[in-house]
Amino acid sequence: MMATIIDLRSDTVTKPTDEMREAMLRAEVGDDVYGEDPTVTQIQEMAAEMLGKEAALFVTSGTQGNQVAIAAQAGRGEEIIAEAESHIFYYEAGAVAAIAGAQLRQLPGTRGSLLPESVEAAVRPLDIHQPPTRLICLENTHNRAGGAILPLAHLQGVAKVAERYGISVHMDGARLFNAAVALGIPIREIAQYADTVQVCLSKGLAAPIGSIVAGSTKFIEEARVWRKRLGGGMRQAGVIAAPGMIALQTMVERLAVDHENAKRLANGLKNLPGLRVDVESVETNIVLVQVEEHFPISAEELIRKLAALGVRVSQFGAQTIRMVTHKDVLEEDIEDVIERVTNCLGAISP
Ligand code: TLP
Repeated sequence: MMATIIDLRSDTVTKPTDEMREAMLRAEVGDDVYGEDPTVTQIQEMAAEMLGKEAALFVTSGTQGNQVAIAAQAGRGEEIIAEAESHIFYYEAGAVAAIAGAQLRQLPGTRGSLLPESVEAAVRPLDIHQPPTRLICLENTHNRAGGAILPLAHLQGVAKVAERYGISVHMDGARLFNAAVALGIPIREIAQYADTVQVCLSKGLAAPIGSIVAGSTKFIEEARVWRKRLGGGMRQAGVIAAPGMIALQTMVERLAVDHENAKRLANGLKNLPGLRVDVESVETNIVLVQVEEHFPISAEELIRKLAALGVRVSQFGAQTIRMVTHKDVLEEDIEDVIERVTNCLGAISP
């Protein structure tokens, strides 16, 4: 019998709950380009309140959310400071160059976090030769740093630097709810350190689609124009905002289960021959697994072998595998994954 497939490639693979599907069916709708969709209006108000911002905008994806926020705050020939491994730099298909036309200045972080002093050192002086620094982008939790939570002290320090130089801070909070749940604090306590924030509804929160961008009323007006330019002005969008609302109301606290499962997974893999896992660094729902240099097969081949055993994971570098826990992976699935990986390695190791 074919083993069940356990999909750890990303938390984006989560399926909507029955309650979400029901909400889609019943959603009250209107034309949101006219600002007349009551469900969209409701999710925007709810999200703004949760994030402690004046206003919010419902957008199609995390990428669209980041890009409208960036384009609303930085333009052609201007500079944006971003962590070197950030999603905005790595995985958004060059959108900052293509859309805003700004240039990205990459700063190496510590577990994805930028130190206030390195941000300050990168702010450009007033000089005709240099691009003006307009925006600082932070990513929380940090994807390529393995779901690392940015320390609040760093966020506070960067916010102070930004204020001193009159620069905005944008937070790519695709997984900001994971950070809030792991820290045990309301999300607004983290979001307070950014002028603008993007949170995804379709990752661990399991909505089928959508992100929220939040900030000042003035910023949201500008972001709405950019969303329209990018083809994101949606009509009866209440049908997709409704499951997003269920996500915000019912799916946040359960992220703690994903975090426990990630720890369980890391602990189960850490002593296997050929793999290295730093259990301490697993703070949320992402586990990075290093395949040792001397291992007889490459990470890519190992991923293929695991897929044949029904364990789907993603490649995150030449020797790195990423595994992401989420609501559609249960505790017993984690035990199952550990067993399948153990068997797989047993068949390979000399
Ligand atoms: N990340 C995806 C892939 O694009 C890598 C994933 O599987 O993790 N910011 C961060 C930090 C993200 O991790 C992602 C998605 C996004 C933005 C973009 O969100 P979407 O996919 O909704 O455009």
